[in-house]
Amino acid sequence: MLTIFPGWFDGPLHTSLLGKASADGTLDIRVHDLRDWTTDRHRSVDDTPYGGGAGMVMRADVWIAACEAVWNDLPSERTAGALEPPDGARYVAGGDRPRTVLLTPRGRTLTQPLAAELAQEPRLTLLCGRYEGVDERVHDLVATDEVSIGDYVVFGGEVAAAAVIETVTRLVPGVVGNAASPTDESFTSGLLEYPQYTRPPQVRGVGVPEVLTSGDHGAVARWRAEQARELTRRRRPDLLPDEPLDPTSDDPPQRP
Ligand code: 6GU
Repeated sequence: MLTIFPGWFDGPLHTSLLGKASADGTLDIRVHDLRDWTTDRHRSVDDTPYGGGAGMVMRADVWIAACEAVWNDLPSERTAGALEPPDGARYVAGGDRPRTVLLTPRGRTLTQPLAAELAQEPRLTLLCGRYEGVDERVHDLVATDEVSIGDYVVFGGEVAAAAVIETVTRLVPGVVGNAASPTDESFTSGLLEYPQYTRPPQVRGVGVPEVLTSGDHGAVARWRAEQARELTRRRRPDLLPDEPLDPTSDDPPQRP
């Protein structure tokens, strides 16, 4: 991963299941500071846009030098400011390179199927964009994929990279303790999760559906399936591709 805010990831990568996966070697995440590949006194990663206009644009030369070093496991001391690929580089910008995801609002929206596809890769390089944009040559020569986390804008790619890391990591075998739990959940089954309850039996006067304490496992399974279906139908009908649209309804079709 490459970012201008490496400290941003200190907490998330060392917490909970991500922290455990890193500690036991299931996961090997390396956070690199993009500024390590700058050469000027101010360690600039951005400049004013050609053609004018507001805001700054992240420089392609810095991104390229950084990515070639990271792809080839070379240190920044040897590669900072290099205008040509490092000697003997196996991976080069514009040529053969490992799967490299640029986080950008204009990317393909992160979904469970995309995460499953990325989880098949032996290695991913995540690039956190910032400011108003990134020089188009980074899109062309460096990124193999562009990913967004939804139709809204956050300051930078860091929060999006964290979302990609969590979504992909929990699909890596051995990361989620209970092997049954990920398949059970929302978006893998294609439905939203059914309601869950635990002790105590009464909370501020609100009890627990009787079926869950009945001991009838078949009835519990049927209730959960029905709840998941109903919740999905009401809140996310777009997730039910096979259900015919209601021809008697005056409402506009819900499917996007
Ligand atoms: Cl990847 N970056 C930014 N800045 N905003 C976003 C995003 C990415 N995905 C959704 N919104």
